[in-house]
Amino acid sequence: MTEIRDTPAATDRPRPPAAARTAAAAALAAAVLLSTLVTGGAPDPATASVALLPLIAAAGYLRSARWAAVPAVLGVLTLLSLRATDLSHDLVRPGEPLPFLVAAAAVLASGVLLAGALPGTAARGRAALVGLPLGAVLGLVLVLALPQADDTGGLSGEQVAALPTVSMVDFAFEPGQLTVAEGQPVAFRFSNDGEGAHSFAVESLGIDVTVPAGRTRTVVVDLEPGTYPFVCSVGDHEEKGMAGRLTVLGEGGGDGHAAGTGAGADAGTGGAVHDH
Ligand SMILES: [Cu+2]
Repeated sequence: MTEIRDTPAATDRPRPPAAARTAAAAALAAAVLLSTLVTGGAPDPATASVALLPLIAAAGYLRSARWAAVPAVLGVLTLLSLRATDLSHDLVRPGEPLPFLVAAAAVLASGVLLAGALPGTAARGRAALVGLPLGAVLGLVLVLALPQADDTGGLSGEQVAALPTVSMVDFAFEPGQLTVAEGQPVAFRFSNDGEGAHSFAVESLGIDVTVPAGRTRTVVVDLEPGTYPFVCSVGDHEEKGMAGRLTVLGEGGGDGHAAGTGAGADAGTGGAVHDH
């Protein structure tokens, strides 16, 4: 802990040490840079620029500069606006230790930086004391506001591990034609191998599962036999061709209509589109 004091001429009262805020700003910059290496395999310029603000804040706090709170808060806001879903995804998966720890460090550091920007908290040197619980609350809010946990629909861990994987790339599903045999769970693992977030959306059924870049999510749905078009609902990805078709085979191997079950083969919510 280094205490840096101003010369008496610069200010009337001694400023508290900014060690906690310096450490938090440095930790946030490191977490942002590390998170791309963990999930994307390589740093990209967009993420590097997000790390720039907390880096500037760390340098400022190290020198006890008053302006350091500005890049610190901007850094937190930028992180939250760009990577909130990623953080939520990683926070609900403690079983993947490295992404989890990076996300936990990012939210805790964000809490310390936000608390440290409050004049009263900073003046009493309470940035860490107030900031760490604030960061924990921030993480909880992210997890509740942007649910990213997998609903495995009662499948066992073994079954989930054996699910077919669909790769999401910029801008396609690979494969785009999915077929589920009779008696099998309608379940897939979506692996986002693209640069940005993608989603698996069946609009007629209200299904829309976002998968952040570099992450994997399991989707288990209860569907009647039929054919269901699906798209990526992110931005203009659908127009760019990010769409596919899911076929759930019914008795006799048909898709419902082919099996001659008529209206009974429609999806529960009546939104399925059938091929003829
Ligand atoms: Cu997409």
